[in-house]
Amino acid sequence: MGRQFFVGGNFKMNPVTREQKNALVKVLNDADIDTNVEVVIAPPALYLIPLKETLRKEIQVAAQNSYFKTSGAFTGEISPAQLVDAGIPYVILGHSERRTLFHETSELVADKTRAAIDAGLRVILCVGETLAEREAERTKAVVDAQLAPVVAALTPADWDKVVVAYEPVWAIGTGKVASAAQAQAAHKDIRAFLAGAVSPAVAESTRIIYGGSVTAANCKELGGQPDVDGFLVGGASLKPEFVDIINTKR
Ligand code: G2H
Repeated sequence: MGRQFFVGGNFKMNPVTREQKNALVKVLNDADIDTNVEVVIAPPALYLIPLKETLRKEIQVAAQNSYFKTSGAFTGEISPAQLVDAGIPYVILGHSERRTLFHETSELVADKTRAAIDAGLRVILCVGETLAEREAERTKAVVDAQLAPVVAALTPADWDKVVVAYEPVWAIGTGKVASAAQAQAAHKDIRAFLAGAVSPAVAESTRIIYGGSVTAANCKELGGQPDVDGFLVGGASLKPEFVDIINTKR
């Protein structure tokens, strides 16, 4: 079976008011969207349950982070079990903002991925290189090294719970989108890594989505690449053009 196109909206720490949040929900609920696409919205944690309760059923909800423990004295954290209990199906892990601003290592991301899957969540696993790493031609080495601890933590069967998001750090929120050729090359390399490190079947079936300044203007060319299975959208997911990105394949 082919890989279902996947479009995620990563709201990050937006919007600031419930009124703005309600307006975003209304845009999505009123929109004519391609029902062949899996659509997942990741709002700030306090909006998870309100979004789940007010968004149309075809659109799922994701947390932006979760911890690797089930409960306990971990101030500020949310556990995968709590998300599952609240009916939240997905979590984003390893986003570059968490790796950079909150010092998350690839080993911690792997522990969180293991715990999320054990609890019953699906994971949008983010990887990507910095500009300096790309200029030093280390993109593949960096991304492989980010994936390796996750490969070690998961069984091959776990990978049907994972969507890999390739997000070059230099393209995130900068307006500097990777070219379609750059995205395709990186996605092909990730698929080759998974083929060798996990299995050719897992490589073939795992969705690899692109994130980094995706807009309505560039989504068709990026989404037309054979190894680009969708997007993780930040800034543009807060605008009406997000509907056009969901409908990339129309
Ligand atoms: C990359 C992306 C969403 P943006 O972080 O995860 O954000 O589309 O704003 O670059």
